[in-house]
Amino acid sequence: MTEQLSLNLDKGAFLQFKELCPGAHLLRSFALAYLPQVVTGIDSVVALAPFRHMHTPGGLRMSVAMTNCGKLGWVTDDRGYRYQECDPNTGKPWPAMPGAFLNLAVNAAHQAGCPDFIPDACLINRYEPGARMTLHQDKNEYDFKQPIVSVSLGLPATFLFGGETRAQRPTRIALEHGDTVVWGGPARLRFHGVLPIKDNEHPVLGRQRINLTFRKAG
Ligand code: MD3
Ligand code: FE
Repeated sequence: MTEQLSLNLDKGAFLQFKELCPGAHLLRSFALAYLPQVVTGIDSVVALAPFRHMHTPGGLRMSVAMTNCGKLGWVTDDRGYRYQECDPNTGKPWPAMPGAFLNLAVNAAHQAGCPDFIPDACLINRYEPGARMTLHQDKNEYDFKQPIVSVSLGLPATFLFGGETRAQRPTRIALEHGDTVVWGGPARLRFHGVLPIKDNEHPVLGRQRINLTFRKAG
């Protein structure tokens, strides 16, 4: 049986709303209203497609462990970075996107002025203490006019928000449990990364940070 999906568009404007720069909208704590279903959703995806440390095309093991749900999943290996419909570990389609994930992503995008966003991919990143993500751009998606919605859960992170070139010095943004950002418009192709996560214990998720990034990849 596949899950019945129905979207409830949140009524009214979200109050803790901040435009970080043109196209980047921070919705502090926005995801908290979608818990605990989102945490249950992560568990159900991970049961079918466990977290794994992928390798960059250059052969480096990523410190962040990843999995995916939805029609398309992001992968990296010696053949490059790409989206694909099947989990390379099993050859089977990625798990379906849980209904609470879709609700959260669509409603966040709606609040940020992107009413047409329907993600077909959700990359789930797991950071254990010490894990980090070096500065990069997200360029494997088909249409850069579509935003990316990111949701931070668990341990806090220092997010690095760079410019349109790698040389521009990034600004630092503290992201905490529940914080949701919609990256669209001119922010969509800016360099970004995450500093190494500090060791601590989060009351809901324990010693880890989980980040969901919702994309319209295809
Ligand atoms: C700005 N993830 O999965 S989320 C990634 O916290 C990724 O796991 C980080 O970068 C994480 O690709 C950062 C924030 C984010 C995601 C995508 C963006 C910021 C972005 C795309 C364009 C600009
Ligand atoms: Fe990214």
